[in-house]
Amino acid sequence: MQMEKSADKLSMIANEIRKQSLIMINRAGSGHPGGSLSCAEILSVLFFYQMRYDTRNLKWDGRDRFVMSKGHATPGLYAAMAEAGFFPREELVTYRQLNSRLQGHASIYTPGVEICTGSLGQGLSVGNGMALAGKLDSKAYNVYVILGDGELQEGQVWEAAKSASHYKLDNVIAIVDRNGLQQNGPTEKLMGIEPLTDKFEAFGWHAIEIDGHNVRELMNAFDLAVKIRGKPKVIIAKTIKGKGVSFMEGVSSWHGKAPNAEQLKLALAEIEAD
Ligand SMILES: Cc1ncc(C[n+]2csc(CCOP(=O)(O)OP(=O)(O)O)c2C)c(N)n1
Ligand SMILES: [Mg+2]
Repeated sequence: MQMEKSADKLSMIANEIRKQSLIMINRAGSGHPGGSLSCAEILSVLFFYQMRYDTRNLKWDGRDRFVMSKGHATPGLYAAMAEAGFFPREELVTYRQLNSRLQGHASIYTPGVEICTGSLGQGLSVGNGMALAGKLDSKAYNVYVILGDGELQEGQVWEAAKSASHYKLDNVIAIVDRNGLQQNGPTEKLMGIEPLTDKFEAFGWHAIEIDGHNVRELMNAFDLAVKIRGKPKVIIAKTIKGKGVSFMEGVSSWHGKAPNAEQLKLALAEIEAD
């Protein structure tokens, strides 16, 4: 829909996503702060600069498709979608409650969410299917898939990477939230995934490496990615897990943990001061 284009505005929205994510997780008493904060700029640029959609017509067949393959980072996703008008902001308070449309992992109960995710490793395969369908139906939409770097440990991701290039799915744009951490520590310590750019290139992809907190770099990367034809594209966005909150940044234990009232207050003050 490309509602917001200024880089400053996109950065402000990213911080709003951070604040709302932490408020949601604190209220629910559980959730995933680290991986929501690391992808705040990615979500902001996708929902407010890059993707085409119509919140009054969610099933518009020309809409870009979005898959949150790292399906645990829903606080960030819901904050972005509420800001974009997919559902009322007031609904964010229901996060992780029984019968809420905003479950802990992304699900199709949420207006605008295309596919249930949470079991890591599956989103790119689904995105490939959407992209193939788009080709068969001669539709011009793109498919955007956010992957976690720990998620890349799943072999299925690499099967999907292989098939995306085999079928020349140049309407697939994957974004790796390369925050360096998976559930229990650094990716490179637990099971190294580098050299990541070389790996994607060897699988037939065009890879673009950027600073995932720099909205201008993200905007340029998406502008470039949509122009490259004939192969799938991946943006490897280098990020910091827990970005924006000093005591969460790069700290593995903030993967799945709720801030208490005092921690929330400190965190919100830091984000506001940014
Ligand atoms: C198939 C599967 N195995 C294990 C999990 C449990 N799990 C949830 S998040 C996570 C770590 C994911 O790390 P990463 O993809 O790097 O996410 P981020 O750092 O962005 O939070 C794991 C292992 C899962 N959701 N799915
Ligand atoms: Mg990670």
